[in-house]
Amino acid sequence: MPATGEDLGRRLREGDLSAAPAVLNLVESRAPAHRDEIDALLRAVSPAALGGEARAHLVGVTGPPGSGKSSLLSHLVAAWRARERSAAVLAVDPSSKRSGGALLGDRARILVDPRDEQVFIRSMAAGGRLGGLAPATRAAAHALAAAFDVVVIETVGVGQSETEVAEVADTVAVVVQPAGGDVLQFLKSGIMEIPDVLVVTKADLGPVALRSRRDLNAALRSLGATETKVVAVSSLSPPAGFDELVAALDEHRGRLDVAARRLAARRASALADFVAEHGERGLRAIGGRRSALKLLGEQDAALDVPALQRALEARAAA
Ligand SMILES: Nc1nc2c(ncn2[C@@H]2O[C@H](COP(=O)(O)OP(=O)(O)OP(=O)(O)O)[C@@H](O)[C@H]2O)c(=O)[nH]1
Ligand SMILES: [Mg+2]
Repeated sequence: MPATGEDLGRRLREGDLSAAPAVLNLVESRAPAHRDEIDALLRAVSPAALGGEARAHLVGVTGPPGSGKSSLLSHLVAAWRARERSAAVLAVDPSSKRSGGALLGDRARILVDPRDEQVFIRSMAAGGRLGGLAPATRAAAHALAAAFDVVVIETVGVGQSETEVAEVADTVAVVVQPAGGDVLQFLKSGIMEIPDVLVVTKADLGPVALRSRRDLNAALRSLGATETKVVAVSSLSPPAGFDELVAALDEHRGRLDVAARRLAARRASALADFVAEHGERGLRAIGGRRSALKLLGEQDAALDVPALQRALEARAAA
């Protein structure tokens, strides 16, 4: 007898990290019968059930293919563990559109101590387009945030594709490799939203990495983005820059209005889940994105994502 959503939600509320694999199996299930269980899970970890926002720091790590995201996460997770924080990483696999099909190891080349029960890493199928998030990934992030200290969503993308992860995460870190000109150009031209933290990887390459960091800092200054920190890291042995990276992420979280950000995230998730299920046509039937967001904005702040989605469906049926 598989665990019910309510049961899994209770375990997460109690801080039972060993519930994570079953939570992922449930949210990735496409069996119609599981839909209610997923709703029950999300209800059981909603702010109303938790008595406040989920404890985790939700971090989005995004950047071009091969920029060093997974290598960096191996060390970042270790740095969090050294601070006694538990961590879950959801690595979104852009090559797989199958739900529940992304195998560990596809993209999760993140090296951690396999005996450490406070670390959970899973590769998940993408939402269809580059940088897209599947409803299962959003649900997993919302649920795991009730139990883990840090929940990371790793996505591949550059340009506008960070938007979806920005809708879920508290803090978005964009990862750039030295001389990664695209990110600099996207930033300067406004195609890319200004990230909360910028990470230049492969600092061991020396001058080219330093120059990238300088160029990014100059671009941020010219955009008036004085709060975004640029951190350089190296994932080669010995790793370098990870204390600074942890500090930069913490600092962003520290100046964040978490409740406001999470409320916006739940509303964005509900809209995205609605569109995933009912398509753009469904969205037109409720008067388009603006009126959907307006309706969501009128809902109670403590509502969970499925309840918000049902409010949209009720409008569609009206
Ligand atoms: N010199 C150097 N190479 C690195 C560093 N970090 C990663 N690499 C190399 O860069 C390549 C890509 O690293 P990954 O960590 O897999 O990059 P990724 O961004 O996760 O890649 P995708 O998941 O495929 O988008 C690998 O060959 C790594 O060995 C670093 O700090 N220094
Ligand atoms: Mg990777």
